[in-house]
Amino acid sequence: MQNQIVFITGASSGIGAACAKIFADAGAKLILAARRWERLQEVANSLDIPSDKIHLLPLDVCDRLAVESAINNLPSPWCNIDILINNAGLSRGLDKLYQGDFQDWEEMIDTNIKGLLYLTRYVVPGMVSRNSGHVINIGSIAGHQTYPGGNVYCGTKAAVRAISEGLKQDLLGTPVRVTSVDPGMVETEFSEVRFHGDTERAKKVYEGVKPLTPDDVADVIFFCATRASHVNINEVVLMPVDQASATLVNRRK
Ligand code: NDP
Ligand code: 8X3
Repeated sequence: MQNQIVFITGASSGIGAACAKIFADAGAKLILAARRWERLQEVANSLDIPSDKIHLLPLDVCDRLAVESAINNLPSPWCNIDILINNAGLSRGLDKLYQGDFQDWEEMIDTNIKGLLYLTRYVVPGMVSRNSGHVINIGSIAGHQTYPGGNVYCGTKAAVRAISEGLKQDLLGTPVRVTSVDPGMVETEFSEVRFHGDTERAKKVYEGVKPLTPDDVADVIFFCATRASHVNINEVVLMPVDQASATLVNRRK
């Protein structure tokens, strides 16, 4: 992992920030992208990493032209991305589909599907021409099982699953690897974002449960990234011991 260039989207929080830590500790060079600049800087300051091994990018993955420009204008020492972690993503709302909020839908589809596609489209050609690379997409248990109110979010994560499969097929004959890491319940800012900042409602999601931590997920992502170069881990589903499916959770009183 020494000096491998790892590009992490959504690195200002949760799973993305935990990935920054585990890859930094292993000697990787990091490109960290997200919209909230101060939060990105806080993550960067928390890492034990020399300043020439980290590059911060304020980036909204939904903005295709901004993604294109960010990738095309990377300083030359940062151009040859070895690992792309498509982690930026969010859920918005838990409404019934027929009562859903259009803006919530647009935001989830634009971020979770289109943002992931833009990054992939601009980064992977370099991997193919250099004969080396790994794309790690963060999917979800929600891409395997739909739950009430999950409708559009689950749809975006099912799309991530299909896109990962499709990319793997399209890269056959190249050494570029594709992995989808699909967690169940992880305690991050995810539920706060889903409930538009309602922290009390967000806290209830994890009540009486021992959820996964962002570090648990980063650990699995790191494992996938560090197998022998002929080994492709296609998909990993992980969840807490307290969870058996998207809807079946053991809560202690
Ligand atoms: P967090 O809310 O803690 O982190 C989400 C990250 O995505 C933030 O860094 C946020 O940064 C970034 N992000 C959101 N929108 C954009 C955008 N338009 N452009 C760039 N960055 C963006 O949640 P998690 O860490 O839990 O989420 C990470 C991924 O894991 C998501 O794809 C999520 O769907 C998935 N996941 C989460 C699970 C969970 O239970 N927590 C379970 C399964 C999957 P900023 O706001 O600064 O842009
Ligand atoms: C996040 C996990 O079950 O809330 O993707 O959709 S879940």
